This record gives sequence, C-alpha cells and structure tokens, in this order.
Amino acid sequence: MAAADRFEWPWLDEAHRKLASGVESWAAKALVDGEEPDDIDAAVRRLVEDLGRNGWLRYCVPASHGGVFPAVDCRSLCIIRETFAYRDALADFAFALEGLGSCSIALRGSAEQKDAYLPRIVNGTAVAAFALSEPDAGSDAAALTTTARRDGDDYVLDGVKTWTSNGGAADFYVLFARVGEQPGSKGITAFIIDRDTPGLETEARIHVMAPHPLATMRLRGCRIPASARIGAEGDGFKVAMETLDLFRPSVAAAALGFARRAHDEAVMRARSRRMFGQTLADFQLTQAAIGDMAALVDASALLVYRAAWLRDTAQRRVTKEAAIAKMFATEAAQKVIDRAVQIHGGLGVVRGNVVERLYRDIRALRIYEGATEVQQLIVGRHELADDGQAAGR
Ligand code: COS
Repeated sequence: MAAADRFEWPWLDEAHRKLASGVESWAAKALVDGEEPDDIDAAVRRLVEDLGRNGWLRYCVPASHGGVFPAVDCRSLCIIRETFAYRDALADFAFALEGLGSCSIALRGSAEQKDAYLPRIVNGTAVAAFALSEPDAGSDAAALTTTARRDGDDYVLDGVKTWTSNGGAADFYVLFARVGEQPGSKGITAFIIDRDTPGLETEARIHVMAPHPLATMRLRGCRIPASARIGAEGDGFKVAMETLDLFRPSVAAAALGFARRAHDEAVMRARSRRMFGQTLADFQLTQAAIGDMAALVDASALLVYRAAWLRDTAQRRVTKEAAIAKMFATEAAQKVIDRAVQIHGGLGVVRGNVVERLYRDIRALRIYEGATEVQQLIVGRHELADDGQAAGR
C-alpha cells in the first residue's frame, strides 16, 4: 500500500503533508525494531527526551507555549501516532502520554499552570500522566470516589487511582477527584499533582502483555495548593471528556499504524513464502485475506482522519465521530493483525516476530480510553437522542 497516498486526502493540508514526510524519515532512522527494554521507565524517559530534542512534542502543546499550531492539532497527533505505532509501540506510548497528560492543562489550565508545565512537555524534561480510572470507576468514569477536601488555601486528596499509564514514572499527574457533595459527573474536579507530593505513593506496578509503565497509585492526605486545581470546582468531568475527544482519534490512529504494519508484513510474507510449488500470494485464499485487510486499513484511515479533521475545524463537539473512529479502528486492527499472524503460520506466534508483537500491542487499545463497549454506548446514545443538538451532534 502506498503509504503516502492517504496524506493527499483533502482533509489534510500542506503542513500535515510536510509533517508526515518529516516524521516518517525521522522514525525510519530512529525507531528500530529491537529487544524489549529491561527498565521500561528508563526507556520511556529516554524516548520522551529524544522526542523533545527532535521537536515532536511541540505537537502536544499550543503555539503560545512552544507548540506548532495555535491550538493542539488533532490531525498532527494522529499522523505522528500512526507513524510511531507502525515502528515502535513504546515510542507511540511515550508521545501519546505526553499529550494526554498535559492536554487538560493546555485546554483549561491557568496561565501559571501552562507556564509551569507545558514548556517541560515541549522539551521532553517532564513525563506526564492522566489519572482518571479507579478500581470501581473505569468505563463509568463519573463514579470515581477519590476525594479532594478544601482546607484553607489547600486541597487534601485521598483515594486510589489505577490503570494509570506512567504511574510511578511520571513527574506530574493530571488527576480527577470529587469535591463537595455533588453526585456523579457534577462533583468532579481536575488537579495537577507533582510526583514528590507527600502521601502520593505507587501502590503496585501492573505488568501487561505489551509492557509500558502502569500502576495503581494511592493518595493519603496529599496536600496540594488550590492553585493546582484545573478550571473551576465541578468542571473536572468535562475537562476529562474534552481531553478524550481530542485523544480518542489518536488512539484510533495508533491502531491504524499497527494494522498498516501488519498488512505490510503479511504482504511481504505472502510474496516470499513458497508452498505447494507456488507462493502464498498465488493462493486465492491469501488474496482474499489481504483484500479484507486492505479494506479495513483504508476504512480505519478514513474514519481516523475524518474525526481528527472535524475536531480541528468544526465548531462543535466531535464525541460521536471520535468514538466511531476509536471503536472501528481498534477492532479492525485486531482483525488485521490476527490475519497477519495466520499468514505467518508458526512464525507468527514466535516471541519477537513483528506480527507477534503487534498481536500483543493492539489488545489494550480496545480497552483503554473508553472500551469498545463505551464507544458503542456513546454512538448509540447520539443516534437515539431526540435532539441531535442536545447530544452534541
Ligand atoms: N465534552 C464536554 N462535555 C461532555 C462530554 C464531552 N465529550 N461528554 C459528556 N460531557 C458532559 C455532558 O454534557 C454532561 O454535562 P451536563 O451535566 O452539564 O449536562 C456531563 O458531562 C455528563 O455527561 P453524561 O451524562 O453523558 O455522562 P455519563 O456519566 O453518562 O458518562 C460515558 C458517559 C460512559 C461516555 C463516560 O463515562 C466515558 O467516556 N467513560 C469512559 C471513560 C474512559 O474513557 N476511561 C478511560 C480513562 S483514560 S485510560
């Protein structure tokens, strides 16, 4: 598949095409397939520093604080994530978390918060994290129970956060907690918590099939200044959802990068593998499989860049389109990768083979930042709402 073709699509402009070719040439040299690192935290920090040095993290912040575009540009996030994911899931992770962990500050932070945190994202000197999920509040984010009690000029936080990417490795966390008595989504407020805040502890590291820093964090009487609150009390759920509207298309873009790589690996394998006196590519069954894979990759790309383009240009919420892109592209990538493993035969399940790695890399994307079922719920609700306007259509 001609990788450059899709960047000719009308919803990308010249700046995106330039970015796509620049990031591709950098990634082709800098991100090489290798062994999984022993020290994953150190590997992520090295990647973040490298991404900062090479200017890629400028796409995670607005121009006012060293970024490239006036506001964070979803299409750029998607192009970079697709490109990194094609070559190295950990590089994609390192990039994505710098964006996800700082985006709430970029969108809703005070001038002081932006000045204090965003330049460190741009130059790759701070590792960021986004702490929303809790043991009993994953898909149902509004059910979170971590509390923030106002005490004079401070807030005191208590509770448990889990599935926190970069948990234990981050320099700061954007973290969501409940202030006051308001129930559900209305009682949630966003805060910034620095890593050395007394009472903030890594309770347990979580080891997953595609390794990256992940932990359960405990907050015991964590005292932080009121100036660490992002936006007003009670705005937290909206801050979290706006952040996810920007990042869900980029999760879909990462899935697209994995799928595209699996497709390309399968094509190479089919062309070179000989059996029964011909190549695997000569079998119609293989041709049908590759045909299906190409269609899934293409459809994913259309949905990813449609959602990202709308996010950048439409003056409205794009929750539905972001959900459709994430749901479709992650599920499609799983199918494409599974097919690629099948085409590789036994080699496809050998530890370290590219498609075996992709098979592990893709799985979590169907779960994090809103599982497929949550995306179905979001889309279904929008479709069923009496008034599309009320549902943000
Ligand atoms: N942007 C801005 N505001 C939003 C929003 C968005 N994308 N989505 C919802 N809101 C607002 C709503 O407008 C509503 O505001 P009002 O109370 O003022 O009307 C409020 O937030 C509550 O919305 P809603 O009733 O739809 O919330 P629910 O509790 O029903 O939650 C889902 C809906 C399931 C969609 C939400 O909990 C979700 O996305 N869950 C997945 C969480 C997730 O991705 N976790 C992973 C964390 S990152 S690893």
